[in-house]
Parts: sequence; C-alpha cells; structure tokens
Amino acid sequence: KGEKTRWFTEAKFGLFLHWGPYSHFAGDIRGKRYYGITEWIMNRDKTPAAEYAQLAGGFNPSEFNAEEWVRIAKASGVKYIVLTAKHHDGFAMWDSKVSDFDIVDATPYKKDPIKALAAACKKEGIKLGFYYSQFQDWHEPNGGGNSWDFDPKKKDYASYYRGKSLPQITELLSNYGELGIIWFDTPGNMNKEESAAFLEKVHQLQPNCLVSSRVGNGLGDFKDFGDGEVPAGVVKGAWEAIFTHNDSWGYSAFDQNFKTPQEIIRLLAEVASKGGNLMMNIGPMGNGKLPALSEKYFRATGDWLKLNGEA
Ligand code: FUL
Repeated sequence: KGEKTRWFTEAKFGLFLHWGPYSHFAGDIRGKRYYGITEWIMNRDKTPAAEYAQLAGGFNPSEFNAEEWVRIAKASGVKYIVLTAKHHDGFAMWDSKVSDFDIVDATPYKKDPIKALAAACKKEGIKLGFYYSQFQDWHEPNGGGNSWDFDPKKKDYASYYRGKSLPQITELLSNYGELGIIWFDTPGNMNKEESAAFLEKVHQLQPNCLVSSRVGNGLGDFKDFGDGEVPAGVVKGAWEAIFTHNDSWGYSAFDQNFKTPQEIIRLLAEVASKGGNLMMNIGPMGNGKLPALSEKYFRATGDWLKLNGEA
C-alpha cells in the first residue's frame, strides 16, 4: 500500500478543477443570482432537470486549450490534476456512451475535453485524476439528491449504480490511459458493500489508481478531510487537504476573493508540515479559460517554489 501511494505522498501540491455547465452559468440561472458553490446552482435554484439540461446546451468552452492548462499547472508546481468528470448535476465532461447528458452530445462544443487533457498530462508527466459524483446525480430519477423532480421514496439507487455510475467509471478507467486517482465524493446513504464495489471496480480496472476516502464507509486509499479543513496536528498515512482558490469550487463571475500567493504558500507549508498534500481548486470559466487572477497567483506560487527548490 505504501508503494502504491508513494507518488501521491511525495506530490504535496495538486490542482483541483471544477468545470461543467455550472461554469457557464457562473452563479446566474433563470434570472436569479447565487453566491458561493456555483456547482450547486441547480440544487439551490431547484431548476427542473429537463430545464437545466436545456440550459446546459449553452455551455460551449470554445477557448479551452488542454496544453495551456497543463503548462500553467506545471509552472505552478502542482504534480497532479483532478478534474470533475461528473459533478452532482450529472453532466459528463467526456463522450459517454452510457448517457447522452454529456459535453459531446448535449452542447455545441461537441469535443471531448477529457481526451485532450489526458493527452496533455501524459505528455507533460502530470498525474491525472477524475472527480466522479457516485451517489448524487440530480439529472437521474434514481440518482441521489434531486428531490424537487423525483420522489426520494421511489428512488432505486442500486439501479442507478448499476446503470450509470459503475458503467461511467468503467469508461473513464478504460478510455483515458493510466489514471492517478478516482476522486469520489458525497457517498450519501451508500452502504459498505456499495462503497466496496466502487473501490473494487477501480482496482480491478487499474490496480495502481488511488481512490479518495469519500467513496464512503471508511474505505479508500487516502484520506480527505472536510472542504477547506486542515487537521489539527500531524496525520500518518496518505492524506490531502482540499481548498478552493476563492469561495466557490465552480467558477463564479462575482467572486474575486482569491487567495494570494503568500496565503497559498503558507497553507501549503502548514499542510506539508503535518504530512499531507494540498489540493487547491480553480474554477475554469465557461469559455474554457482559467480566471486571470487564478492563473497569476498560481504561477507566482510556482515561482516561489522553484526559487526555494521545492518544485
Ligand atoms: C463537496 C461537493 O458537494 C462540492 O460541490 C465540492 O465538489 C467539494 C469539493 O466537495 O462536498
């Protein structure tokens, strides 16, 4: 187990990316404005699933350039990237055959950004991981979380795991080369057998791929704490603290509260001193560009790390 997590425990600094149709909404939907956690906008607005799907058709990241993202990541000193392949809204950021609610079939962009990112990461030697919301899926009648369209009492979660979650994870692990991490999140009311089935699926397809502890029920290859949480003292084993650059994981058009390079470096030092990794999130914009201040402050962080022999 120690061997398997070695690259991870040595990495120290990772880049989290929350990117999806919510990046295009950027905090505004159906004439209403929501601050913070813009990736939750569908839930906060109780947007009907059919209407959200229709609005998601406006997402067109025509300025996305995978190589540019990876160049910025490298210049920032991060050693791995975890991208939201599917967040709670249920939208797949790759060409999924399991569901048409994906970037290729449901938007004018029509290309698979995950394919481009996987190629760029491979070329540059950056480990790639995918965030996958295995229980919450607000688009699906049997997925967790959407009780405004679908009656929770009628939900058949097992059929959702069997019909969408597990097959989509299989796609991600089969079609994009070697992955470093499947970053599961919010296990909800999954039982231990269900969490174990997800862990086994990943290890069966890619024995070296790590699984986050948010697969649920005390399982996983490394530990994550709460959002924006640093443990009080030294923690043994492989672990990660997750923070976002401003006050939202998904892009928000009205949030400029970005952590300065000094703040990022202090956090990184604190987390490293306790034996963990810092995975800091950027919310790319709907057009596929990174917010200018995120790019600037991350690059400055990388400059400092290089100057001090840490990257
Ligand atoms: C949370 C999610 O619900 C948030 O939207 C975000 O993805 C964060 C990293 O994890 O629990």
